[in-house]
Amino acid sequence: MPGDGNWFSRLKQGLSRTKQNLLGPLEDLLKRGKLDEEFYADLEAVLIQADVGVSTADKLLARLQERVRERRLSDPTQVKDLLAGEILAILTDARADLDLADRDMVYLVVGVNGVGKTTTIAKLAERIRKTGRKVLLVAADTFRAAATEQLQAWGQRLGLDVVHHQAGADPAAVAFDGLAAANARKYEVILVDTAGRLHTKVNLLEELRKVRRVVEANLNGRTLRVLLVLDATTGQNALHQAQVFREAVGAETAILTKLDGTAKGGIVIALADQLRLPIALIGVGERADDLREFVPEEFVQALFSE
Ligand SMILES: Nc1nc2c(ncn2[C@@H]2O[C@H](COP(=O)(O)OP(=O)(O)OP(=O)(O)O)[C@@H](O)[C@H]2O)c(=O)[nH]1
Ligand SMILES: [Mg+2]
Repeated sequence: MPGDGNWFSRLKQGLSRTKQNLLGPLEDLLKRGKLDEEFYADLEAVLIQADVGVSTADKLLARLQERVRERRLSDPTQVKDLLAGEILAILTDARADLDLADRDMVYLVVGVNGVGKTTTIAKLAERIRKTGRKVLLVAADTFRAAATEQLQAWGQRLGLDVVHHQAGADPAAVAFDGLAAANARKYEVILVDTAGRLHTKVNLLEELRKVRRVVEANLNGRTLRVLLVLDATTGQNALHQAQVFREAVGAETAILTKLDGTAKGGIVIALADQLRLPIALIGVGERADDLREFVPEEFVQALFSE
């Protein structure tokens, strides 16, 4: 459950590199003792260094300076809480409502190569099954040679059925069979894996659009949700990916993986602010329970606490 002590310490641990990169330099700045122009310029550099992005960093600074003026603050140590508060305000607006216990759902999982789609599906499937839902996996990544086997192996490990075809088959046909199986056998949640593709390859995006069309045409009353998996270690590039996938296949909910592998976790703030792309889940490690609901309060607390 989000909020439990064990998860909080894993979250903190997962964010440790970002903390070092953001909080370390911030503390040094605060020790200088003066809220002058140089302070704000250096603070901007610290934020950009953590991949908060220039426009979001500027927005944060403007709000911060406004608060400092309003409250007539002169002590830099008070700035830390103000900054945490402003970051929280941005993140709170970007929290996605994803209830894993929802019935009659089809999750189409998309994203570029290697971001963590297939392992995220496995983690999600396990969590969804624990809510009591009957889950079906659909191996619509027919592009990478071992992709189907990878999902089948997960299916076996988790005791879940997997609809699949041969490598090289039409992914839309696999999706069609997946939906048909779900309609015939009363699966409650369907997770569709797709091939990683460069967001710059138009034909691959077109193929993904076709998968979406086929899924949509066979929903049979279910709700489709396109989940975009983004790798936090790709930094600002994640913003571009999000734009492309949103436009191409209507991805409207993000899952951000590998926050444990980056010192640039500020990308969460950039995504939230610049794209208004709701973030449903974050991943801070390879274990199943390292993927959790994104809870802004928790995230900010983990980032700013000692
Ligand atoms: N450290 C860390 N590793 C992760 C996380 N999420 C996924 N991974 C790892 O990322 C690697 C790639 O994961 P996959 O699930 O195969 O990625 P994919 O997007 O399906 O890749 P393609 O199918 O090739 O496009 C695996 O080794 C995962 O264990 C995370 O939150 N933290
Ligand atoms: Mg995969």
